[in-house]
Amino acid sequence: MPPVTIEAEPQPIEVGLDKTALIIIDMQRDFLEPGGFGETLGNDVSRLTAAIESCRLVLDAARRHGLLVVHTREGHRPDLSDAPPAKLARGHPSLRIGAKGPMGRILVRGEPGHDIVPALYPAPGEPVIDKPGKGAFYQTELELILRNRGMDNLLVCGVTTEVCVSTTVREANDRGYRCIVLADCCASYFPQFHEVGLAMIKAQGGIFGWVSGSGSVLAALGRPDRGCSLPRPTLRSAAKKMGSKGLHSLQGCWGRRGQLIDRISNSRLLLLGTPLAGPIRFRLGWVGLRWQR
Ligand code: TIU
Repeated sequence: MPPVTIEAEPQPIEVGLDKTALIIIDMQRDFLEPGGFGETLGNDVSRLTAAIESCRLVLDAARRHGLLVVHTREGHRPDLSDAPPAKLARGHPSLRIGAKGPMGRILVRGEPGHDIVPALYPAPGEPVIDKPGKGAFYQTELELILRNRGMDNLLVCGVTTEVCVSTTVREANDRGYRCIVLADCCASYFPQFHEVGLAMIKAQGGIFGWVSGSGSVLAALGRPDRGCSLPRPTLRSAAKKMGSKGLHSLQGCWGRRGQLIDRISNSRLLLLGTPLAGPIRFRLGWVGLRWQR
């Protein structure tokens, strides 16, 4: 598989896709939904939801291209024996790790709030790393899994930018991995920390790694049926088989000019990575559709 070049700062980076994993950090209900750990710390959790959609696009593309996808979850054993007392003591006493909240016990493994948000739910076979700390390498099997699969590069998404994402990137960088942090796939409760967290990563010639975005990764990946093990149906073949899912079955297909169909909305096909300026009308057999950038 030929390497691809991803637009990034401080400079573009060339990666082999067979040596590149997508790692999605802690996109858990406890951080993203009301009533979880993030909110108990006094944060506005709605600031994190914008990252879900960008993560979903990159996750879909990574799956289509056969990349290793790793998910992480921060949380503790039900008896809290793996949680340092200093960590347990943070926050209001009724709202601390292990306390009962609307999504179950806060940041405890197996509880509803500890699980990953439905839009990014791990597929069968995708490793899920349960981590007791902020960094995904600390006291986990992550390094073993990445080494066994021959990974050199990590596309990093998740929350929060300056806490678990940054800690993991620093751990990975010291272990020799090249980290490409996708800015719009990460988020913080504090927008200024998000910006500064990313600035720290790419400063000094990329002291901890590279900063890029979902659009650059999707553009670099291109059509998964070119030199990739997982061919996707073309729009024409999918339209012929369009069943009860209707237009939505066209999601993720490719048009003849290399347009990736991202979403369907009001009979409009929303495209990614297209060279076309939209909207233009397009006729596909008996289905009259409108392309839109
Ligand atoms: N509080 C905060 O910003 N983050 C965390 O506690 N964990 C993660 O970042 N996952």
